[in-house]
Amino acid sequence: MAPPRDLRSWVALLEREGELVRVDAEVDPDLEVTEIVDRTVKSGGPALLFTNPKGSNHALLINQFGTERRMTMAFGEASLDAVAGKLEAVIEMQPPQGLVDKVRGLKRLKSIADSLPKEVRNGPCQEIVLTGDEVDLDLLPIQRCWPGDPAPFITLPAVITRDPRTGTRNVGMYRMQKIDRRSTYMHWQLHKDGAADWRGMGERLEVAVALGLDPVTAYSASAPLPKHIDEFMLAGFLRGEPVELVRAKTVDLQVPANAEIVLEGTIERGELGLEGPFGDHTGFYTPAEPFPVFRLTAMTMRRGAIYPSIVVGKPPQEDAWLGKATERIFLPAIRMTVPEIVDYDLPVAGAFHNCAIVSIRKAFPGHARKVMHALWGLGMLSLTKAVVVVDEHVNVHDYGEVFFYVGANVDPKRDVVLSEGPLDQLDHAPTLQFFGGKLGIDATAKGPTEGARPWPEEIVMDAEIRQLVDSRWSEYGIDADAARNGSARRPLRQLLRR
Ligand SMILES: Cc1cc2nc3c(=O)[nH]c(=O)nc-3n(C[C@H](O)[C@H](O)[C@H](O)COP(=O)(O)O)c2cc1C
Ligand SMILES: [Mn+2]
Repeated sequence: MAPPRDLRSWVALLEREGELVRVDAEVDPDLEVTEIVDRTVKSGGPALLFTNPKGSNHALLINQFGTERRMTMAFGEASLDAVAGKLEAVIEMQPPQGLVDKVRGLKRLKSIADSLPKEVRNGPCQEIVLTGDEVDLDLLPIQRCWPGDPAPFITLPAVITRDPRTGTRNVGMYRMQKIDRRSTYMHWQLHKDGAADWRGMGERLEVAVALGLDPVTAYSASAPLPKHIDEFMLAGFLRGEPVELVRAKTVDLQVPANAEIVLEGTIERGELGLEGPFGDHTGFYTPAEPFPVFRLTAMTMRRGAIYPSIVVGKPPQEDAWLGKATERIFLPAIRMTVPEIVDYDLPVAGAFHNCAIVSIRKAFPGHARKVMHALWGLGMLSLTKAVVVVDEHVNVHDYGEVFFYVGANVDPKRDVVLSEGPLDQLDHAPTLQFFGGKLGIDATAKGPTEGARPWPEEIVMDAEIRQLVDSRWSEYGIDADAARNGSARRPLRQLLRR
């Protein structure tokens, strides 16, 4: 199935699949929505369309990404690994051999050519155009998410800028605290591409913000692509169809034609204000810090525009599956530079930057350390605080199994690496903001070349005996659940484990 073309066909799909509930009761975007969504997300519940948010004529969509099923539906694939497979096929392309290979190669090349965004003359996102004094953020059901938040925050935007030096586009998801009817802060964290465009600006930086996109394009705004790669291109590739763009009304930028709502405006050099505090995805309030002020020059909409939102907070929250999508989709790209990596897992409870578990095909002494340092030098993974390395046969998604090897295979004196480097802006633990300690744990099997005694053999039952017991299981008269190997451990697994 092809991914949905816009937010409305996505909502219709979710509804057909029993994945969306309309809430017609009047509900307050001030805190009440959060409490409802928090409970719904944590119980694996449906997407919610609040049709009657207090104080607004626009419906509010939330929890569209809150389960693995919806996340895969968004991509029109059976699994997130299948989405990654599409990218891997392109990344790993070899010179074609025979004719069949050549045809397949051409198809892949075409999928790249078709990814480029395409300008169209007009789009539904400009059915209604408000400029100057008509611009009014009060029209939207913007949520105040947590009791300590000083104001409502736009939480699911695709923020579009152009690098003032190179002209390349960047699209990113950065929360926007409402200041008044016509201005917000822009939460561009230090390490992000959006912040780099801002640092490179002249007197004025033009910005456009798209709200209410098809789910793949919305996801792409959160994807950690290298600076010079346009997130709309990734979206086009994953959709199998280019993102259609129209010219914005008051700034020299292009915006997705299918957006429900577009905010246009500018940032003046040096104009900063205290943004936050904000109940963040770390599970804590991040304190107020200076961020640039975004002044709106226009607000354009589809008729009956739906406003999209998301709540972050103590994990797991809806953003867990946006993160898992990135974890899966970026594995082929990571393997391009570090091919010995078999798999990795960023535990949801680790808020993504706190911990990475990685399995490797170990080939030489110190190999685990090589991989730790590679991750600490790789894109946004460089902010990872702790890296755990295991051997290739270990299932990195089974935290019980990982813990077993961390316990069994590690001599803390020999196998723990303490290093330092850049850390996430939101991490409150390090003494200094942005910079601090890194922990590496080498839980692979060691050999004498790494200073270990001869390594003992792991216990495994003979295959013949396992087969014998499989075939005779019914004779024993024991609970059927124990028959399926390993699944007896299932109940211990947490909601978000795979
Ligand atoms: C729901 C959600 C909210 C986010 N909020 C912010 C934010 O406020 N500031 C920020 O710098 N990154 C935020 N991020 C992470 C960025 O979207 C992500 O790092 C993305 O890769 C940034 O794009 P860029 O690399 O082009 O700058 C958020 C991600 C999600 C999923
Ligand atoms: Mn980017």
